[in-house]
Amino acid sequence: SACSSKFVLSHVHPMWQGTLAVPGGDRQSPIDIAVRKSVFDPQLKPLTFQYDPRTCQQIWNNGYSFLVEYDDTTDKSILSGGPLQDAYRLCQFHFHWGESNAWGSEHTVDRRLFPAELHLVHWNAEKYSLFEEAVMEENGLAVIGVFLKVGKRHEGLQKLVDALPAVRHKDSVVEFTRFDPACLLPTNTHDYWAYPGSLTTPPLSESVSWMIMKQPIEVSHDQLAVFRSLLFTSAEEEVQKSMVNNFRVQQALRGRTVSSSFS
Ligand code: SG4
Ligand code: ZN
Repeated sequence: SACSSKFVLSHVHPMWQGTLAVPGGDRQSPIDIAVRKSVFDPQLKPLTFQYDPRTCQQIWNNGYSFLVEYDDTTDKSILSGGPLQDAYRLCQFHFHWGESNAWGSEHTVDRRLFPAELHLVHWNAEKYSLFEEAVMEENGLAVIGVFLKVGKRHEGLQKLVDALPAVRHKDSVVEFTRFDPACLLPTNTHDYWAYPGSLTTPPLSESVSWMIMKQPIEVSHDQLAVFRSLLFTSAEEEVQKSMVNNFRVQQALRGRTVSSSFS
């Protein structure tokens, strides 16, 4: 009944309420990447990132993460190469993080957790005409995952961190322009893992080509602390909730192979 499901899910973020059980798909995300079980694929060519910082538009707190959104009405910021047959347009990037530095990433490497994970979300604009259409289709989306580890302050990220207090509450949006997403990539983008998966939030569509960078980027503890100062809740709500632990639990591999671009 609605009553018992509300009881069971009351500790879960509201976005997940109504998502009854796991959809039972065969290619859900995120997963653990078992390094020695991944298979080197010499066909996996380097990825090509052609990003135009002028397509950057705004930051939005959507009540689950914050999104840096890009104009995807033309082919100006494009990802291609690697396992991809087509060119995919960047529409947004966002992060997942924990309440402490001990966890927060969605993917793991040999069960190692990272404090945060960046997702650059792209859709196939050669096969589909809108993001909303691509989301439901095979080969519709391509997401680049980058692990964040704690170390020295990340200069590129700091411009974004400085803007976050303006989107502290759910549903707040601020203009944010000329941000080059390439500054958040690790120096080595040749080494990555690739596997077929899904979105990690509802609708959990199995339309994502995942590419997870092997090399993490370094950010400072203070920069992550600003992520944790954001709120899941809107300004009107009485009880404010910190935006932390906004990751999905890991999903079964179910016979999939994780490919690696490196041996
Ligand atoms: C985050 O919740 C984003 O805020 C969502 O963006 C995103 O959904 C969702 O994560 C799932 O993306 O790369 N983690 S993920 O699989 O990109 C979509 C929005 O809701 C559809 C716009
Ligand atoms: Zn994500």
